[in-house]
Amino acid sequence: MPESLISNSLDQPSLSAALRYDWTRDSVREIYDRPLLDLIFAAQQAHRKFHDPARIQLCRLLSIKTGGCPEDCGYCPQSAHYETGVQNQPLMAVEEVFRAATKARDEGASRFCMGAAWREVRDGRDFDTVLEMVRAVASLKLEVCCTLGMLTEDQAQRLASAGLTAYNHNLDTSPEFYGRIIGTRRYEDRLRTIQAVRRAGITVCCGGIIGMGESDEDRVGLLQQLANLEPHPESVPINMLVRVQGTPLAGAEPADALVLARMIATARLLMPASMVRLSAGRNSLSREAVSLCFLAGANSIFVGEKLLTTPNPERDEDNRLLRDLGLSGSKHGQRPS
Ligand code: SAM
Ligand code: DTB
Ligand code: SF4
Repeated sequence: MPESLISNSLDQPSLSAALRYDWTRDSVREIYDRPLLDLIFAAQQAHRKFHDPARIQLCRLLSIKTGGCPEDCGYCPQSAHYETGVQNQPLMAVEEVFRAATKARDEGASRFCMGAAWREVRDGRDFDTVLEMVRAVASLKLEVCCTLGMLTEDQAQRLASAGLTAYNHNLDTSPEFYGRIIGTRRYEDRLRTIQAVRRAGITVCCGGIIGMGESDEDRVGLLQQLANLEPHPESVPINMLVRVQGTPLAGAEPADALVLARMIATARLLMPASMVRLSAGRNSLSREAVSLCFLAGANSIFVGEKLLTTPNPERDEDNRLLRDLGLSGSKHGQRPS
Protein backbone atom coordinates (compact mmCIF):
# COMPACT_ATOMS: atom_id res chain seq x y z
CA MET A 1 0.00 0.00 0.00
CA PRO A 2 1.33 3.46 -0.82
CA GLU A 3 2.65 5.33 2.18
CA SER A 4 0.16 8.14 1.73
CA LEU A 5 -2.71 5.73 2.29
CA ILE A 6 -1.35 4.57 5.63
CA SER A 7 -0.80 8.04 7.00
CA ASN A 8 -4.12 9.25 5.57
CA SER A 9 -6.04 6.42 7.10
CA LEU A 10 -4.43 7.00 10.49
CA ASP A 11 -5.15 10.72 10.29
CA GLN A 12 -8.90 10.16 10.10
CA PRO A 13 -10.66 11.73 13.06
CA SER A 14 -12.98 8.79 13.64
CA LEU A 15 -11.36 5.57 14.80
CA SER A 16 -13.68 3.31 12.88
CA ALA A 17 -12.87 5.13 9.64
CA ALA A 18 -9.21 4.35 10.21
CA LEU A 19 -9.65 0.61 10.45
CA ARG A 20 -9.49 -1.45 7.27
CA TYR A 21 -10.42 -5.05 6.58
CA ASP A 22 -9.62 -5.34 2.89
CA TRP A 23 -5.87 -5.88 2.93
CA THR A 24 -4.40 -7.62 -0.09
CA ARG A 25 -1.29 -9.79 0.19
CA ASP A 26 0.62 -7.20 -1.82
CA SER A 27 -0.41 -4.31 0.42
CA VAL A 28 0.57 -6.21 3.56
CA ARG A 29 3.86 -7.30 2.03
CA GLU A 30 4.64 -3.73 1.03
CA ILE A 31 4.37 -2.65 4.67
CA TYR A 32 6.20 -5.69 6.05
CA ASP A 33 9.08 -5.18 3.60
CA ARG A 34 9.75 -1.53 4.45
CA PRO A 35 13.16 -0.56 5.82
CA LEU A 36 12.88 -1.65 9.46
CA LEU A 37 13.44 1.74 11.08
CA ASP A 38 10.86 3.42 8.81
CA LEU A 39 8.42 0.65 9.63
CA ILE A 40 8.97 0.96 13.38
CA PHE A 41 8.69 4.76 13.22
CA ALA A 42 5.33 4.52 11.40
CA ALA A 43 4.14 1.84 13.80
CA GLN A 44 5.05 3.97 16.82
CA GLN A 45 3.12 6.90 15.34
CA ALA A 46 0.05 4.69 14.83
CA HIS A 47 0.50 3.31 18.32
CA ARG A 48 0.39 6.77 19.88
CA LYS A 49 -2.87 7.62 18.10
CA PHE A 50 -4.66 4.70 19.68
CA HIS A 51 -2.83 3.79 22.90
CA ASP A 52 -1.05 5.26 25.88
CA PRO A 53 2.66 4.75 25.06
CA ALA A 54 3.61 4.74 28.76
CA ARG A 55 1.56 1.67 29.59
CA ILE A 56 2.04 -2.05 29.08
CA GLN A 57 -0.72 -4.46 30.02
CA LEU A 58 0.53 -7.26 32.27
CA CYS A 59 -1.19 -10.63 31.83
CA ARG A 60 -0.82 -13.88 33.68
CA LEU A 61 -1.24 -17.37 32.23
CA LEU A 62 -2.31 -20.52 34.00
CA SER A 63 -2.48 -24.02 32.59
CA ILE A 64 -5.71 -25.37 34.09
CA LYS A 65 -5.44 -28.74 32.31
CA THR A 66 -2.01 -29.85 31.18
CA GLY A 67 -0.69 -32.28 28.57
CA GLY A 68 -2.10 -35.31 26.82
CA CYS A 69 -3.68 -33.29 24.01
CA PRO A 70 -4.87 -35.33 20.99
CA GLU A 71 -3.83 -32.62 18.49
CA ASP A 72 -0.43 -32.87 16.77
CA CYS A 73 0.61 -29.17 16.72
CA GLY A 74 4.33 -29.44 15.89
CA TYR A 75 5.35 -26.69 18.30
CA CYS A 76 3.46 -27.85 21.36
CA PRO A 77 4.94 -29.58 24.39
CA GLN A 78 1.44 -30.65 25.46
CA SER A 79 0.62 -32.81 22.46
CA ALA A 80 0.22 -36.52 23.30
CA HIS A 81 1.99 -37.26 20.00
CA TYR A 82 5.41 -36.33 21.41
CA GLU A 83 7.59 -37.25 24.39
CA THR A 84 8.40 -33.90 25.96
CA GLY A 85 8.52 -34.68 29.68
CA VAL A 86 5.47 -32.48 30.39
CA GLN A 87 3.51 -34.04 33.26
CA ASN A 88 -0.13 -34.58 32.41
CA GLN A 89 -2.46 -32.93 34.88
CA PRO A 90 -6.27 -33.15 35.04
CA LEU A 91 -8.46 -30.06 35.33
CA MET A 92 -7.55 -27.97 38.37
CA ALA A 93 -9.97 -27.19 41.18
CA VAL A 94 -11.83 -23.86 41.07
CA GLU A 95 -10.42 -22.78 44.46
CA GLU A 96 -6.86 -23.30 43.28
CA VAL A 97 -7.48 -21.22 40.16
CA PHE A 98 -9.12 -18.50 42.24
CA ARG A 99 -6.05 -18.37 44.51
CA ALA A 100 -3.71 -18.10 41.49
CA ALA A 101 -5.82 -15.32 39.97
CA THR A 102 -5.93 -13.40 43.26
CA LYS A 103 -2.13 -13.60 43.50
CA ALA A 104 -1.78 -12.49 39.86
CA ARG A 105 -4.03 -9.48 40.53
CA ASP A 106 -2.16 -8.60 43.71
CA GLU A 107 1.07 -8.70 41.73
CA GLY A 108 -0.21 -6.23 39.16
CA ALA A 109 -1.71 -8.33 36.36
CA SER A 110 -4.97 -7.02 34.88
CA ARG A 111 -5.75 -10.00 32.65
CA PHE A 112 -5.82 -13.67 33.58
CA CYS A 113 -5.69 -16.32 30.88
CA MET A 114 -6.55 -19.98 31.49
CA GLY A 115 -5.32 -22.58 29.01
CA ALA A 116 -6.44 -26.19 28.61
CA ALA A 117 -4.74 -28.82 26.48
CA TRP A 118 -7.97 -29.82 24.78
CA ARG A 119 -8.73 -30.28 21.10
CA GLU A 120 -12.23 -28.99 21.76
CA VAL A 121 -14.60 -28.22 24.58
CA ARG A 122 -16.99 -31.02 25.50
CA ASP A 123 -20.19 -30.30 27.40
CA GLY A 124 -20.24 -31.89 30.83
CA ARG A 125 -18.65 -31.69 34.24
CA ASP A 126 -15.29 -30.26 33.14
CA PHE A 127 -16.86 -27.48 31.08
CA ASP A 128 -19.18 -26.63 34.00
CA THR A 129 -16.08 -26.34 36.19
CA VAL A 130 -14.42 -24.02 33.67
CA LEU A 131 -17.55 -21.83 33.69
CA GLU A 132 -17.22 -21.62 37.46
CA MET A 133 -13.56 -20.66 37.11
CA VAL A 134 -14.54 -17.88 34.72
CA ARG A 135 -17.12 -16.57 37.19
CA ALA A 136 -14.58 -16.71 40.01
CA VAL A 137 -11.85 -14.84 38.09
CA ALA A 138 -14.35 -12.26 36.78
CA SER A 139 -15.41 -11.54 40.37
CA LEU A 140 -11.86 -10.25 40.96
CA LYS A 141 -12.46 -7.55 38.33
CA LEU A 142 -9.76 -9.02 36.13
CA GLU A 143 -10.13 -9.39 32.39
CA VAL A 144 -10.71 -13.13 31.92
CA CYS A 145 -9.43 -15.04 28.91
CA CYS A 146 -9.68 -18.76 28.12
CA THR A 147 -8.05 -20.92 25.49
CA LEU A 148 -9.72 -24.32 25.40
CA GLY A 149 -9.55 -25.41 21.75
CA MET A 150 -12.53 -25.58 19.40
CA LEU A 151 -15.84 -24.27 20.60
CA THR A 152 -19.47 -24.33 19.42
CA GLU A 153 -21.59 -21.20 19.38
CA ASP A 154 -23.66 -22.50 22.29
CA GLN A 155 -20.54 -23.08 24.39
CA ALA A 156 -19.27 -19.60 23.50
CA GLN A 157 -22.60 -18.16 24.68
CA ARG A 158 -22.29 -19.99 27.99
CA LEU A 159 -18.76 -18.63 28.46
CA ALA A 160 -20.02 -15.14 27.67
CA SER A 161 -22.80 -15.47 30.27
CA ALA A 162 -20.22 -16.57 32.84
CA GLY A 163 -18.36 -13.30 32.27
CA LEU A 164 -15.57 -14.27 29.87
CA THR A 165 -13.83 -11.20 28.38
CA ALA A 166 -11.78 -12.87 25.65
CA TYR A 167 -11.17 -16.19 23.94
CA ASN A 168 -7.71 -17.04 22.63
CA HIS A 169 -7.61 -19.12 19.45
CA ASN A 170 -4.56 -18.58 17.26
CA LEU A 171 -4.30 -18.98 13.50
CA ASP A 172 -0.57 -19.53 14.15
CA THR A 173 0.69 -19.09 10.56
CA SER A 174 -0.37 -18.65 6.93
CA PRO A 175 -3.03 -20.95 5.43
CA GLU A 176 -0.34 -22.39 3.10
CA PHE A 177 2.10 -23.30 5.86
CA TYR A 178 -0.51 -24.52 8.37
CA GLY A 179 -0.57 -28.12 7.12
CA ARG A 180 3.19 -28.42 7.63
CA ILE A 181 2.74 -27.75 11.37
CA ILE A 182 -0.63 -29.32 12.22
CA GLY A 183 -2.33 -32.32 10.64
CA THR A 184 -5.23 -32.97 12.99
CA ARG A 185 -7.31 -29.87 12.17
CA ARG A 186 -7.77 -27.33 9.45
CA TYR A 187 -7.44 -23.58 9.15
CA GLU A 188 -11.19 -23.40 8.51
CA ASP A 189 -11.84 -25.10 11.88
CA ARG A 190 -9.94 -22.29 13.56
CA LEU A 191 -11.89 -19.64 11.66
CA ARG A 192 -15.19 -21.27 12.59
CA THR A 193 -14.39 -21.16 16.33
CA ILE A 194 -13.29 -17.53 16.03
CA GLN A 195 -16.64 -16.75 14.41
CA ALA A 196 -18.53 -18.53 17.22
CA VAL A 197 -16.62 -16.46 19.79
CA ARG A 198 -17.41 -13.25 17.91
CA ARG A 199 -21.11 -14.09 17.62
CA ALA A 200 -21.30 -14.65 21.37
CA GLY A 201 -20.01 -11.13 21.97
CA ILE A 202 -16.70 -12.27 23.47
CA THR A 203 -13.61 -10.36 22.33
CA VAL A 204 -11.21 -12.29 20.12
CA CYS A 205 -7.56 -12.96 20.98
CA CYS A 206 -5.91 -14.34 17.86
CA GLY A 207 -2.32 -14.31 16.65
CA GLY A 208 0.48 -16.63 15.76
CA ILE A 209 4.00 -17.94 16.18
CA ILE A 210 7.24 -17.09 14.42
CA GLY A 211 10.34 -19.26 14.27
CA MET A 212 8.71 -22.46 12.99
CA GLY A 213 10.66 -22.47 9.73
CA GLU A 214 8.06 -20.31 7.97
CA SER A 215 9.03 -17.75 5.33
CA ASP A 216 8.46 -13.99 5.28
CA GLU A 217 5.59 -14.70 2.89
CA ASP A 218 3.97 -16.96 5.52
CA ARG A 219 4.28 -14.23 8.14
CA VAL A 220 2.70 -11.78 5.68
CA GLY A 221 -0.04 -14.36 4.98
CA LEU A 222 -0.84 -14.70 8.69
CA LEU A 223 -0.98 -10.93 9.17
CA GLN A 224 -3.27 -10.57 6.17
CA GLN A 225 -5.66 -13.18 7.62
CA LEU A 226 -5.74 -11.43 11.00
CA ALA A 227 -6.15 -7.94 9.57
CA ASN A 228 -9.06 -9.01 7.37
CA LEU A 229 -11.09 -10.35 10.28
CA GLU A 230 -13.87 -7.82 10.80
CA PRO A 231 -13.77 -6.50 13.43
CA HIS A 232 -10.06 -7.02 14.04
CA PRO A 233 -9.13 -9.31 16.93
CA GLU A 234 -9.02 -6.98 19.95
CA SER A 235 -5.91 -8.88 21.05
CA VAL A 236 -3.10 -10.14 18.81
CA PRO A 237 -0.51 -12.34 20.52
CA ILE A 238 2.77 -12.66 18.67
CA ASN A 239 4.69 -15.67 19.99
CA MET A 240 8.27 -16.61 19.29
CA LEU A 241 8.56 -20.38 19.24
CA VAL A 242 9.76 -21.82 22.53
CA ARG A 243 11.68 -24.81 21.23
CA VAL A 244 10.89 -27.84 23.36
CA GLN A 245 12.85 -31.12 23.23
CA GLY A 246 10.71 -33.92 21.84
CA THR A 247 8.55 -31.74 19.58
CA PRO A 248 9.16 -31.87 15.80
CA LEU A 249 10.21 -28.20 15.93
CA ALA A 250 12.82 -28.64 18.67
CA GLY A 251 15.61 -28.10 16.15
CA ALA A 252 14.07 -25.17 14.24
CA GLU A 253 16.33 -22.24 13.44
CA PRO A 254 15.72 -19.65 16.19
CA ALA A 255 13.66 -16.66 15.10
CA ASP A 256 15.52 -13.37 14.65
CA ALA A 257 14.48 -10.65 17.11
CA LEU A 258 14.46 -8.13 14.26
CA VAL A 259 11.95 -10.28 12.39
CA LEU A 260 9.86 -10.32 15.56
CA ALA A 261 9.98 -6.52 15.74
CA ARG A 262 9.05 -6.34 12.04
CA MET A 263 6.09 -8.63 12.63
CA ILE A 264 4.90 -6.58 15.61
CA ALA A 265 5.27 -3.26 13.77
CA THR A 266 3.30 -4.57 10.79
CA ALA A 267 0.57 -5.91 13.09
CA ARG A 268 0.43 -2.50 14.80
CA LEU A 269 -0.06 -0.70 11.47
CA LEU A 270 -2.64 -3.15 10.14
CA MET A 271 -4.66 -3.35 13.38
CA PRO A 272 -3.86 -0.06 15.11
CA ALA A 273 -6.56 -0.24 17.78
CA SER A 274 -5.77 -3.79 18.92
CA MET A 275 -3.61 -4.85 21.83
CA VAL A 276 -0.47 -6.42 20.35
CA ARG A 277 0.99 -8.85 22.84
CA LEU A 278 4.64 -9.85 22.94
CA SER A 279 3.83 -13.35 24.14
CA ALA A 280 5.93 -16.54 24.31
CA GLY A 281 9.67 -16.44 23.72
CA ARG A 282 10.81 -13.50 25.86
CA ASN A 283 13.22 -15.73 27.74
CA SER A 284 15.44 -15.80 24.69
CA LEU A 285 15.23 -12.03 24.04
CA SER A 286 17.58 -9.38 25.42
CA ARG A 287 16.20 -6.36 27.28
CA GLU A 288 17.06 -4.31 24.21
CA ALA A 289 15.15 -6.63 21.88
CA VAL A 290 12.07 -6.44 24.13
CA SER A 291 12.42 -2.64 24.17
CA LEU A 292 12.51 -2.60 20.36
CA CYS A 293 9.31 -4.67 20.32
CA PHE A 294 7.65 -2.08 22.59
CA LEU A 295 8.81 0.66 20.23
CA ALA A 296 7.34 -1.36 17.35
CA GLY A 297 3.94 -1.27 19.08
CA ALA A 298 3.73 -4.21 21.45
CA ASN A 299 1.76 -3.11 24.51
CA SER A 300 1.35 -6.23 26.57
CA ILE A 301 3.44 -9.06 28.02
CA PHE A 302 2.87 -12.19 30.05
CA VAL A 303 4.42 -11.90 33.49
CA GLY A 304 5.32 -14.60 36.00
CA GLU A 305 7.90 -17.33 35.98
CA LYS A 306 5.88 -19.68 33.78
CA LEU A 307 3.81 -19.41 30.60
CA LEU A 308 1.71 -22.59 30.35
CA THR A 309 4.46 -25.21 30.66
CA THR A 310 7.64 -23.33 29.70
CA PRO A 311 9.66 -20.70 31.59
CA ASN A 312 9.19 -16.94 31.32
CA PRO A 313 11.44 -14.16 32.71
CA GLU A 314 11.52 -13.64 36.48
CA ARG A 315 9.14 -11.01 37.76
CA ASP A 316 11.97 -8.92 39.28
CA GLU A 317 13.70 -8.79 35.93
CA ASP A 318 10.50 -7.57 34.22
CA ASN A 319 9.87 -5.00 36.92
CA ARG A 320 13.39 -3.68 36.45
CA LEU A 321 12.98 -3.45 32.69
CA LEU A 322 9.65 -1.62 32.93
CA ARG A 323 11.11 0.77 35.51
CA ASP A 324 14.23 1.42 33.40
CA LEU A 325 12.04 2.18 30.38
CA GLY A 326 9.68 4.41 32.38
CA LEU A 327 6.71 2.16 31.61
CA SER A 328 3.96 1.06 33.95
CA GLY A 329 1.42 -1.73 33.94
CA SER A 330 -2.06 -0.74 32.81
CA LYS A 331 -5.13 -1.62 34.79
CA HIS A 332 -6.99 -2.57 31.63
CA GLY A 333 -6.25 -2.91 27.97
CA GLN A 334 -6.49 0.49 26.32
CA ARG A 335 -9.41 0.21 23.98
CA PRO A 336 -10.47 2.92 21.55
CA SER A 337 -13.14 5.03 23.19
N1 SAM B 1 -5.38 -26.17 23.07
C1 SAM B 1 -5.76 -24.86 22.81
C2 SAM B 1 -5.42 -24.38 21.41
O1 SAM B 1 -4.53 -24.91 20.81
O2 SAM B 1 -6.10 -23.47 20.93
C3 SAM B 1 -5.21 -23.87 23.80
C4 SAM B 1 -3.79 -23.97 24.34
S1 SAM B 1 -2.48 -23.73 23.17
C5 SAM B 1 -1.09 -24.17 24.14
C6 SAM B 1 -2.44 -21.96 22.94
C7 SAM B 1 -1.43 -21.42 21.96
O3 SAM B 1 -0.13 -21.47 22.51
C8 SAM B 1 -1.27 -22.13 20.62
O4 SAM B 1 -2.25 -21.76 19.72
C9 SAM B 1 0.09 -21.64 20.16
O5 SAM B 1 -0.05 -20.49 19.35
C10 SAM B 1 0.81 -21.28 21.48
N2 SAM B 1 1.95 -22.17 21.71
C11 SAM B 1 1.92 -23.47 22.06
N3 SAM B 1 3.15 -23.98 22.19
C12 SAM B 1 4.01 -22.98 21.91
C13 SAM B 1 5.43 -22.88 21.87
N4 SAM B 1 6.21 -23.94 22.11
N5 SAM B 1 5.99 -21.69 21.57
C14 SAM B 1 5.19 -20.62 21.31
N6 SAM B 1 3.85 -20.66 21.33
C15 SAM B 1 3.26 -21.82 21.62
C1 DTB C 1 -0.67 -17.32 23.13
O1 DTB C 1 -0.74 -16.88 21.97
N1 DTB C 1 0.45 -17.56 23.80
C2 DTB C 1 0.18 -18.12 25.10
C3 DTB C 1 -1.35 -18.00 25.19
N2 DTB C 1 -1.72 -17.60 23.87
C4 DTB C 1 -2.16 -19.12 25.65
C5 DTB C 1 0.66 -19.52 25.24
C6 DTB C 1 2.12 -19.67 25.02
C7 DTB C 1 2.49 -21.08 25.33
C8 DTB C 1 3.97 -21.32 25.24
C9 DTB C 1 4.32 -22.72 25.49
C10 DTB C 1 4.05 -23.23 26.86
O2 DTB C 1 4.40 -22.56 27.87
O3 DTB C 1 3.54 -24.36 26.99
FE1 SF4 D 1 -3.25 -29.24 21.98
FE2 SF4 D 1 -3.37 -26.58 21.90
FE3 SF4 D 1 -1.02 -27.85 22.19
FE4 SF4 D 1 -2.26 -27.96 19.85
S1 SF4 D 1 -1.48 -26.10 20.83
S2 SF4 D 1 -1.33 -29.70 20.94
S3 SF4 D 1 -4.40 -28.01 20.50
S4 SF4 D 1 -2.69 -27.84 23.62
